[in-house]
Amino acid sequence: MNIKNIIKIVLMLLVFSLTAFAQYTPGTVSNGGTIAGTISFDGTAPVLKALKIEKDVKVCAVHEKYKEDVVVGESGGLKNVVVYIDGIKSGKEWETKYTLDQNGCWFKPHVVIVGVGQKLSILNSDGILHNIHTFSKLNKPLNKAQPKFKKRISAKFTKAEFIKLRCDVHAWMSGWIVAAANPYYVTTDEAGNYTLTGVPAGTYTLKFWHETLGEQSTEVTISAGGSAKADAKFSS
Ligand SMILES: [Cu+2]
Repeated sequence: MNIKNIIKIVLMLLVFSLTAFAQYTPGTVSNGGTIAGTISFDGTAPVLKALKIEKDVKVCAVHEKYKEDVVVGESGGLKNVVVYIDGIKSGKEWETKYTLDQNGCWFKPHVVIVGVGQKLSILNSDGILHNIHTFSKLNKPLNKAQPKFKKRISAKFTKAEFIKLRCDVHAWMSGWIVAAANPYYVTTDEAGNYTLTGVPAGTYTLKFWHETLGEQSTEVTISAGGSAKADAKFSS
């Protein structure tokens, strides 16, 4: 065997082991812990910008719509922050269902999480034409019309990525699909609160991602059956 072939085999083995290493293995977690916290907005909450609805008004203009890029609750909590454990290799099972709805010409939720390799159900509850247009770089981009008679389509993502989402029919429709590397991804609610459950004991890198305010990270240690708290603050 010449040196070239040896290098080739070594490289192949390296690529194979890296791929295997990158994948998440779901299973049963006994005595899992809980990580919870509050993400807040530091400073004066920005005024929500009202959106102009000039198309399909009978369906789309039923409720007032405001831009969702920075949503701050009454107590200063920041909504739609994705909190996730980075790099965890094994733990609990994936969720059984991931759903994105187009409802009132709005993506619900604004930030939807779906596990890598899992099925995202995309609903059209409106009875009018929508279109799913993703601006992904790592995954294959989607640009799919969803006519009124197509109540449900589905999509899968092969790589972990934060993906911008739009509807070309309704310019104000904007959201995010988060293809999650593992099941430990959640979004914060109106009060900025989140809870991650079923976490195996260990020390992890916890990340906080917001669509316009950036990303932060912290280290968190969790004991078997224990609970840990991790808060963060974002400012513009
Ligand atoms: Cu639409």
